[in-house]
Amino acid sequence: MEMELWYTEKQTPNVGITCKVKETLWRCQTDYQELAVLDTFQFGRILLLDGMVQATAADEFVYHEMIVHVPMCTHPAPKTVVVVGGGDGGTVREICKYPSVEKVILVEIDAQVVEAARKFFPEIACSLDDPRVEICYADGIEYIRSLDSFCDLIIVDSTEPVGPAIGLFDTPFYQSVFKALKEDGILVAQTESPFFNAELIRNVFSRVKSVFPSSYFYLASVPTYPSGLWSFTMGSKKYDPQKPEGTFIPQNTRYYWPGIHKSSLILPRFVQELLE
Ligand code: AG3
Repeated sequence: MEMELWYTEKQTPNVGITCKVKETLWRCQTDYQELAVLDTFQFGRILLLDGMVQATAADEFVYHEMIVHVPMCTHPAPKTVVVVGGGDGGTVREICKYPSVEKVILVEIDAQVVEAARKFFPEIACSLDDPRVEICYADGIEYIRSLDSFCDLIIVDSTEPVGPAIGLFDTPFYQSVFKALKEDGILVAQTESPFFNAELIRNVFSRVKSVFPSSYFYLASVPTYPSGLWSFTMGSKKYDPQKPEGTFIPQNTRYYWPGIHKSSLILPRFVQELLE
């Protein structure tokens, strides 16, 4: 009998997601985290950081389209965008679909994530060489602190709030994001699962709310992330995602479209209660 290899991410101390593995393609310890790339039967290639699924070939489009197009289409014509984290390039790929975009700065702390993405996920990393994109290997917290009225949109495409990412979920960071944004700028951050990370969501939402004049929250279904229901928190100085002002609507998407934009902001009761 052929030996079977299975990988489990323990999403909580009591729940895991388990995938049957074809092959381990890459595994190394970087300066910041353990990085692995597995080829799985169900989801194709998956990128793991410290054992946590960051992206899979099968469902990365949901997360990357939703973290990008909801804020991008809210703004009338975003020109300058900063991505914190996001070394796989999926977020950058979606941003590059907009003709209004002149400059994208990817601030990734770990160069080896970008290297692994280029090598094993060319379909995710494909826009990292777009002439508008600049990759900056730096700590996102320090980088954002150095900016003043600089950009239209800041997207926090981070890992879980562990290690160097902890500060990305805290008030001082949101204050420097506010300062780094233009007077009509928008912040979007990935904020985990309302089923498994209620406390974190409550905290982050109230922190963003305390810094920005308006805050919003939306959801998308990502099967390989904990609980399958993922959330995004938006802080906005001027524009309201419920009345998107974007003139360009990307057509080559698989999850996002204007109907999903609207519906993603309509929340189940238990999530509404979480944010109150
Ligand atoms: N960033 C969010 C991944 C969090 C997943 N958590 C987990 N598997 N426990 C993804 C980065 C993709 N660009």
